[in-house]
Amino acid sequence: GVDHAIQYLDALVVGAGFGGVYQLKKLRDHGYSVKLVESGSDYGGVWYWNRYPGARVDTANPQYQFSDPALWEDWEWKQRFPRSAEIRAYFAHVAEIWDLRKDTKFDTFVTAATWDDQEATWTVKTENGDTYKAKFFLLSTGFAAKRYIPDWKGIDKFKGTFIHPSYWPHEEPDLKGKKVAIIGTGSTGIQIATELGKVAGELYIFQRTLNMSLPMRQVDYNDHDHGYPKSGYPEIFSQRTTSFGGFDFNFLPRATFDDTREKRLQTYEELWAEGDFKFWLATYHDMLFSLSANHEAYTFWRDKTRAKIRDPVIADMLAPMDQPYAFGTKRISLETGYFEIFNQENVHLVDVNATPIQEITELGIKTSEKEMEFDYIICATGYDALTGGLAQIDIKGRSSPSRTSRPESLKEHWENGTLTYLGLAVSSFPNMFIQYGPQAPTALCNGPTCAELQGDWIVGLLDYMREKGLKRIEAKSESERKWKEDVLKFANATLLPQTKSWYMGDNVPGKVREPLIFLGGVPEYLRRLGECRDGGYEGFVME
Ligand code: NA7
Repeated sequence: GVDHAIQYLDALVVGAGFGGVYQLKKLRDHGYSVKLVESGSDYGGVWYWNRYPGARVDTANPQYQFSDPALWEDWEWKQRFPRSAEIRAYFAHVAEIWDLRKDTKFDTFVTAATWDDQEATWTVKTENGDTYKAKFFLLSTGFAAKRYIPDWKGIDKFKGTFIHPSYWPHEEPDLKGKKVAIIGTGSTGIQIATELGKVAGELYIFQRTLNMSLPMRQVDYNDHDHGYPKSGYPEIFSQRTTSFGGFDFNFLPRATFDDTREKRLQTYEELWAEGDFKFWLATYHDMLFSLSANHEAYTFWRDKTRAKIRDPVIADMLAPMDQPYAFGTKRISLETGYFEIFNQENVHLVDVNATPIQEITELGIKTSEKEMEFDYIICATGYDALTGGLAQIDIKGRSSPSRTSRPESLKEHWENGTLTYLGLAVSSFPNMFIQYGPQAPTALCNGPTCAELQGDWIVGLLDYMREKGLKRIEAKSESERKWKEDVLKFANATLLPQTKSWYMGDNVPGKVREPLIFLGGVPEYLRRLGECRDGGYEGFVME
């Protein structure tokens, strides 16, 4: 066999999306020995995996990139909302300018990590037999590292092609004239549907919950116009820290009913016309907090959306007169003609609440009503979001007082609900930090933004430990309990807990229902991080 020598490092970073790439660059600049390992074969994280037709980001540029001028000075985006392939090209640019490849190992899935309290190091093992020993174990696995596919009977019997969109074949399948099913109408499902509506012979979309998607105003840039002058970039990036969602915009300083009806409709029209997230996160500040305010936003969305759909029965399924759930409490998607595809003869909508999927058969999908034949089943059912990608690694921390006989695994630690301190650290898992994980502003705040905000804080902490000659840091379990209370408090002030969503852990059967993201907003989150740091990393034990 191949001899896999143990590699000794200051830090091992897992995951080559925005978070991991930033950590590698920053830690190396600060003089640490660091390696980045990634299960995919190149950079990009979710953008490495998601290559399905229509895959693109919902954050408008120039926000969706790193703030380092060395990167943006000679990079020109081709679209306001870049497609997956363009984001991968951007990652290749980043890797070149930041010289990342020499310290990155691809095709390397981390299976296990064990903390050694004597040595104060992590021993990390990978599927291909590598072993690393690192003082710090940094998880940048993102919120969508573990796919979720419902355990329908018969998936293995299907004679056609069954695809989770994040495993889209690199060689584009020819779907022209084919009978295609898409299960799921999250961001992924509606992006694919919009593209496949143009080519598939028959397209059946299986909807469990309708998507309150907003229109995307895509812009193709040309050689002269890149949408925004680069001289304004630093200002855009600086606004990340003062915006609720880490963008260059914020909620309005007014509540919904502070305005007259006329003024309100005009405001909604203006936000709508922006064609980005503004109707969600730059609207009246009470929209996500008050049912009556939320209902106003829904009504506007509903009327705009119904106007696009010819068949009133389909309109009732996609944008019903009675509000089905609070607007914006599931992840808002941006669409480019999704609702209009239902006006085509070849596109059909199946309500899986009325006729649930019972099993997958040799021929296709069997619902409670009938068996339907398909060439392709696209299973856009999402991810075991936020916690799944972390808990699937067999991470063993130190023995906690309640489990003296053996070290506790992260999965066990989270058995009855997620516990972190600041969404970054976990008690009884010393020298381990999580980026873009649960109980942080993850997914509210986008990848590059969170990568920098959390990444800078983590690197600052490592620098502090080096200066003080400290070897070990661990979050107190009391800090975790308090953080959980805060996460709950902020979530309960919003309408989000009233809706079933992956923000609340609802999408995976058996998962604990709890708010999985920090909903206090980015400025409040940064205030907490700053307070902790300025108090000499309060809430941690350091040795
Ligand atoms: P999402 O947003 O989790 O969407 C998954 C979709 O699949 C959603 O419409 C689900 O309905 C549906 N689903 C899940 N399980 C089933 C079953 N058993 N039967 C029928 N339908 C089902 O994942 P995406 O990949 O679209 O997006 C993930 C994130 O990536 C996105 O939010 C952005 O941040 C980018 P439900 O709504 O749960 O009723």
